[in-house]
Amino acid sequence: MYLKEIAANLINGNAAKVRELTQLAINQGIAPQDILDQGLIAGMDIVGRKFKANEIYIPEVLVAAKAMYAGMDILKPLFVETGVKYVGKLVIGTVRGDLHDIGKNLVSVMMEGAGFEVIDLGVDVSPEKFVAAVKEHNPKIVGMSALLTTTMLSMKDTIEALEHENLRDKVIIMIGGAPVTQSYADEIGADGYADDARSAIEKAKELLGIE
Ligand code: B1M
Repeated sequence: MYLKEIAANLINGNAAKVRELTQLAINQGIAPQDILDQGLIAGMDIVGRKFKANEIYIPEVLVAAKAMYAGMDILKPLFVETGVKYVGKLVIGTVRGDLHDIGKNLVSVMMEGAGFEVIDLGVDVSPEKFVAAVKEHNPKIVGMSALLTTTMLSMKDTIEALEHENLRDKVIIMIGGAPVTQSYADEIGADGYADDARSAIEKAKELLGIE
């Protein structure tokens, strides 16, 4: 019941109510993963469908995004607490020209919870910025997120920039985001693709050869 209410209030952009209901759901012993999947993400899915159908517009999507963050703020410490610290370092960002950060932030939080040290470069991250971050932080994994069919092309540019600097073979490259597919990952030479935050953890561990 809480989960449906969380989704409904997220769709209406009621951040205070989403925060309150998320806390109530936790107090009732509902698993954080279920609150995320069946409450927050389920709500955001409907927002996406309404946005596509022109039933709602950018301002409504933005308030829904704020409500999503209100819930995620409550859940984040619970995901992070369960983790074993530092199985590897991840540099992550939303690619150039792209401002969508909800999915990228979810992947960051869950990866942190799974024991990764996460360096989040934010949104609209150019290939040059990814290169600079790899030089500075020496991560095991570089993660790129894209939500637009136009910006996912920048993933290829980033891989080429890393190749140009002889850094490509020093990192594992993982990509994801709604328009991204395994076949696109294969096409541009990324090492891994995941379609949600949980599979991103599994894929990262698999690529690093850890359980
Ligand atoms: Co935008 N938007 N948006 N938007 N927006 C989409 C992506 C769109 C599909 C909506 C639609 O038409 N149905 C459409 C893209 C069409 C296309 O290219 N095919 C679209 C558009 C067109 C636009 C604008 C161009 C609209 C305009 O201005 N006319 C504009 C572009 C701005 C820009 O980036 N330059 C725009 C703007 C916005 C807002 C700012 C209003 C807002 C973003 C707010 C924010 O992020 N802070 C927004 C939102 C919220 C959406 C939708 C509704 C929801 C995205 C989201 O947060 N989903 C989206 C519709 C949709 O996706 N159904 C839409 C929830 C999130 C949990 O899922 O991000 O997929 P997702 O992340 C998942 C997985 O993909 C995966 O794990 C995550 C967690 O499970 N994943 C990874 C993500 N990254 C990963 C990385 C990995 C592994 C897995 O490894 C590293």
